[in-house]
Amino acid sequence: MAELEALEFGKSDFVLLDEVNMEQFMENLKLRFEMGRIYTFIGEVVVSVNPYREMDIYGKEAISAYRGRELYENPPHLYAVADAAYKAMKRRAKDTCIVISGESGAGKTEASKYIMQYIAAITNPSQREEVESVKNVLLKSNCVLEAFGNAKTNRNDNSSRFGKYMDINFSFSGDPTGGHINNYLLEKVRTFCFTTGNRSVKTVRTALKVIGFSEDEIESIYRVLATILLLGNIQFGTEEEIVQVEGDGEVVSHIAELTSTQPQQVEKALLFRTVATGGGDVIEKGHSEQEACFGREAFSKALYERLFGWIVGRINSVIEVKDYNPMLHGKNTVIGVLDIYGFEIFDNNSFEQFCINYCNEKLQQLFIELILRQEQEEYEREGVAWQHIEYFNNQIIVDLVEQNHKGILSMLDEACLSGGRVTDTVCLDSMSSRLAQHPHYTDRKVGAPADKTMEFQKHFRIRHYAGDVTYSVEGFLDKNKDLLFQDFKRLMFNSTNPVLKDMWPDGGLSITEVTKRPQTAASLFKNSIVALVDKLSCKEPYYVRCVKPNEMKSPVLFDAARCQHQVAYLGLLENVRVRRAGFAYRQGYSRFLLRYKMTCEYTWPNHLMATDREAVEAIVTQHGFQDDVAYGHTKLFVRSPRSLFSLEQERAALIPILVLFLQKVWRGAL
Ligand code: AOV
Ligand code: MG
Repeated sequence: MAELEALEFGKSDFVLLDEVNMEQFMENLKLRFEMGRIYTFIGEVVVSVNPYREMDIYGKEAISAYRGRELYENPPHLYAVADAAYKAMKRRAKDTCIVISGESGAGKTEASKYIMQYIAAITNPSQREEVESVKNVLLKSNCVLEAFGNAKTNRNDNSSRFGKYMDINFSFSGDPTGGHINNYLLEKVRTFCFTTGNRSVKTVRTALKVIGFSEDEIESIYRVLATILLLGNIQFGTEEEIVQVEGDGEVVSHIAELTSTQPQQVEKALLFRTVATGGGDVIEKGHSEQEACFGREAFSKALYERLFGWIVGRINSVIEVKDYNPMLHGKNTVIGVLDIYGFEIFDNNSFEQFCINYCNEKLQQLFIELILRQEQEEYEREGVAWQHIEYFNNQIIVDLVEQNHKGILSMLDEACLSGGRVTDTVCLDSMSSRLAQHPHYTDRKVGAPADKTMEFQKHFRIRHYAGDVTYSVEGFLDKNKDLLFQDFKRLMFNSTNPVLKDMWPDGGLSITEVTKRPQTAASLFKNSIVALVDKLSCKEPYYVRCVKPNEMKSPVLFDAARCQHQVAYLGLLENVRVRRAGFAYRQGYSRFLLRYKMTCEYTWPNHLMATDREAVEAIVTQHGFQDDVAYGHTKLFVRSPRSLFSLEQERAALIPILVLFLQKVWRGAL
């Protein structure tokens, strides 16, 4: 039993603290970290502290210890949550999801990989070939996406620059039948870290092959990567007022060769843009040197983004569930795993951090909705005695960012769509005057250094649920517009390489067809996050809350102040309080009876009491855990999982006897 783990390792569930306060919570967290116990429960939630060293707690043996067991039978582990999510999905045909949250470097991506490995290990016991190949692709996709989507930041050497939500589909028998990956906001500014770290090009190549990429496709991927690198070598110069590509045209020819296009067309796309005049004519307009540089940058970022999107799409087409007939195969259920970039505070925070932190606000809101609020509301609805628990509801910050017309995203969009005159600073001015009264928004001038340096004039600050972040507004509008001249799109669309052409379907549009009001990066991101939250909220959630022990990537340092800050903003203390005041298990009276009536002489085979509730009371009393329950209007609430565990054991022991008994009755032997 988890609770019986030796006391010197601390409490394996924060619910067991003598008193729920920050001091005791931190003491326990620190003790466990120092004892190498990196996981601790809060009920079904797993709190994980990044060990920054290899732990001997994963792999085959550990997996078999957790497989099919109840959550509280083993020490806390990611495997326990993965198993709980899997069991709920299989036993109750529920869609479930595992949401992994925490700040950058806290261990989310590693956790998601262990969870995937666990699910892969416990499924398909009969080793059916088609299931094995689905599992293989799901696991290998991680390696590929990391190779293309991760980068070194000052907070994490292997930081995910994109968010990933992966649905794994299961057949009625509980084996993976396929999946789907959604990716969110790939940060395009960094260059990819393709050849760095522990992943060699060879490993990625092998992974691509296993997934099912053809040689031509793999070749095309490398061509795009090489093009991005070469674009960095393109320089512009002006001679007699005409902007030109510098050098002897070798780089341009090389790019044309890599992208299967014509050198003249490449050069033209770099130097000119096609514009529609008011009168409906189409003209070619030469770039200024600055515009040409901007165009080149936007092009290489877009190449990278399209490539990544195309790879994800290609993986999806391989793992997509095909030929699934619910009439034949039963209900198809899903486990979703969300690993998304954590809350970020850098020295210089820009548009990307703003989007990432907004996403984290949304996920915190979902956590509040699902764990804190719903729980409280259910007790109230069921008339079960309940002490209200205060927690910070971050809806106000979510609104500050996303509210239509009044939120920051809307204001950015307004500025982007109002023509070229609005600069970042003008936009900031307008935002600051409109949000002057907002308790979570600080105008850049408040608290400015005495000399009010120009630099400082370009910032605004948001009081996030996780802490204050000062954003530099510079480049916000450009990043939001995400402008790429149509000429580049057309260039790629006209490539004779079908893979490249496939990445640029919108390149076939003529300039007059291109939408007048293109969607901005922020609104696209917002829509995708809203859709993600919708997806998650209809599933039964399981949570992994990751904590980063220090900023030095040290396996021995527990920076108490940093940890406490994370515990506070993750709302872990509130989580413990709700859990302690609450009940681990609940079930409608009739369903409870159906499952356990054979364990009580008054209810088997049928009870004669006035209501199901009374019959349930008889079962509970017979088993002696009447002090561990509360009776709601329609449901029974059980405080500790152990009570239920004893019922489950008895039921399991009785079933074979009942089956034997029924067989005898059937054969007339009794
Ligand atoms: P993140 O996903 O939360 O950050 P990672 O999962 O990439 O963080 O973890 C960062 C590093 O911590 C890894 O590269 C490992 O070196 C180490 N680490 C994390 N978990 C473990 C573990 N269970 N065992 C051993 N080492 C671990 V970001 O992607 O930056 O938000 O955007
Ligand atoms: Mg990550």
